[in-house]
Amino acid sequence: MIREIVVYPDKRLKLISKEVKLFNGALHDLLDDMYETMCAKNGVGLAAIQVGVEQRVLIINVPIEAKEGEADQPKENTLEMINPVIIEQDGAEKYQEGCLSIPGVYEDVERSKHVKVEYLDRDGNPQTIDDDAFLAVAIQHEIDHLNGKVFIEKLSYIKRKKFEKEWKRKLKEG
Ligand code: Y12
Ligand code: CO
Repeated sequence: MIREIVVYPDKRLKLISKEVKLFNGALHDLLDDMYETMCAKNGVGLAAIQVGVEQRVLIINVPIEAKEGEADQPKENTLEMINPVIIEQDGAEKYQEGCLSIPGVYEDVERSKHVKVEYLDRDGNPQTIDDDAFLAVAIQHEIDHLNGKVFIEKLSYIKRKKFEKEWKRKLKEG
């Protein structure tokens, strides 16, 4: 089922999401709905709070590098992360980010280049992932959502003011 996306400045985007304790059918339904919603909206990542669910759950579409000469290869894999925790991070890099809760806005954001993250999969099994490219950016963006933060909060004061003014105008125009 496609769920409605929570749009900035909805107060729910400021909530600190709660740790998942039950790895049951309801969690699997949420993950499946989040996947359907993300694909329907052409997103690459989604946190549960963006569909109004206050739980530490996120998904990311990870592009797969094509193997030469092999037909019918999948183009992406979906990473599901429950209760993710960044246990190592270093370096810095800028990347142009967008967010399904702030559609049409893209800004350069500086984040750690490399992250190592511990999380649980949909069955509650512990997993670890290490990345220093696209996935590192996406994970940090989505974990920020779990902590009530959106990417425009990382902009400079002047850029943030400009964004707020334009966003208000955009919402008014509908
Ligand atoms: C790198 C940077 C940011 C992320 C977080 C995940 N971000 C997204 O998935 C953003 C998707 C997005 C899609 C949009 O399209 C529609 O809403 C149909 C969009 O709006 C427009 O283009 C008008 C904005 C953002 C992961 C990795
Ligand atoms: Co986002």
